[in-house]
Amino acid sequence: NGYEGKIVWFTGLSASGKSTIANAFSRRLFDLNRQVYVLDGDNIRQGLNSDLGFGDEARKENIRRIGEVAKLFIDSGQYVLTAFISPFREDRQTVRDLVGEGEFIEVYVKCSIEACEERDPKGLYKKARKKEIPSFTGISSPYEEPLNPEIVLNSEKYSVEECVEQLLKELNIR
Ligand code: GGZ
Repeated sequence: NGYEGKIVWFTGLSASGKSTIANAFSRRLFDLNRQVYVLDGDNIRQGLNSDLGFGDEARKENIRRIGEVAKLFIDSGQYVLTAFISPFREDRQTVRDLVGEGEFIEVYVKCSIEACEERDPKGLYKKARKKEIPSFTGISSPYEEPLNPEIVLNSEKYSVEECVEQLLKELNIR
């Protein structure tokens, strides 16, 4: 089905599970014969956005460019899954306005800062606490929780597979 282009926009703290869930979800969509692509730090921050850091303005520009790229995928009839912290409400709203209300599905990957810090898979929270990383989201830079996300995934309570099942169900994908 080439007419199902939608953006599934994952937002949440570092180590909340955004990329892991997005990648597992993309495998399921692929198996269901959907065209799907995942945008995350690995393919965007290392390439197109390698000139951007983590100050407020850089994050804003990061999200703006990702929104524009995502829109191209939607135009081509694909699902595009994006996994970025995207800490500012205003910037997420800008992407929603850009791609259109019906095509933008905001998914809040909800996980407490305590649990994220406990996981700390890359040791970044530890470094942020020691002030070796400045303006780290949740520690020394804000995260604005979505007020009206289409979907909330509680990644502290549910497994990756359970979160994927919830997405398929809530998005009516079969
Ligand atoms: C937050 C940072 C920072 C700072 C490096 N603050 O858990 P990760 O490592 O793999 O994912 C985080 C990623 C965040 O990039 P995003 O493009 O998603 O951020 S934003 O939407 O706010 O632009 C983290 C790593 O980069 N990282 N420094 N200071 N995360």
